[in-house]
Amino acid sequence: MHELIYFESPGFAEVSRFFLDLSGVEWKNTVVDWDGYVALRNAEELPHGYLPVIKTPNGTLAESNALLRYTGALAGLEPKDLHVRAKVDELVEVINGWREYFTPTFRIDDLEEKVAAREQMFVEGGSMDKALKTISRIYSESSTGWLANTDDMTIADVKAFIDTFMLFSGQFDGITPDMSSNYPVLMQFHDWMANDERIKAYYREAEGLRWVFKPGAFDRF
Ligand SMILES: N[C@@H](CCC(=O)N[C@@H](CS)C(=O)NCC(=O)O)C(=O)O
Repeated sequence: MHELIYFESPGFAEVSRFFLDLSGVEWKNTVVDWDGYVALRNAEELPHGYLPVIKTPNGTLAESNALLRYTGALAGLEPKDLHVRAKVDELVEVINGWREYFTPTFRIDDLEEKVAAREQMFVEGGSMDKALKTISRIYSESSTGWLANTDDMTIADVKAFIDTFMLFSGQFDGITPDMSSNYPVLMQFHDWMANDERIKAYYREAEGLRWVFKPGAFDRF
């Protein structure tokens, strides 16, 4: 039995939730609130003090990108060829890059200041604009549709899809769904991923913030 523990939001855990579901292993999605997180931390159940974690039959694993690789392998979507796998890992790091710019904005208390800082990142040439254009370029250079030019979906595709479109869900002050229309190639990637049968099945009944992962989600913007 595997148990993924995280907050309700997609955040750092959604890719692993998707892969656990796809893998067919027995797993439990445990959702905690802030008090639940603090209780786990105080009980020293979090190896590095953060969520998400996955409790496995062999012990607890932490760090979202380690969980991504572990659950991606459980789902059979980690390439066997080491060079291809390294290329996928390279893309995972590139895709993860935006967190470096965006995460510090969570610590800005003043709402106006926070919104202004984020808006600056999305103007042409801003750090988030460049990060999103990098993913767009990688997609446009693929001849198979999958970011690492593989024959099937990999963890890089799922991470790029979930992490990127989560940004436009409306949950982050200063970032509105219509801002996605500045990235037409990214929207093509959205169509490609959201219409994949595995993704489509996973999000068919989804509600709330997860509207961004459904086919045609951004058509009205
Ligand atoms: N490097 C960690 C970061 C995870 C992280 O920042 N988790 C947040 C929730 S999204 C957390 O546990 N925050 C608690 C806190 O800041 O005290 C990972 O990738 O898993």
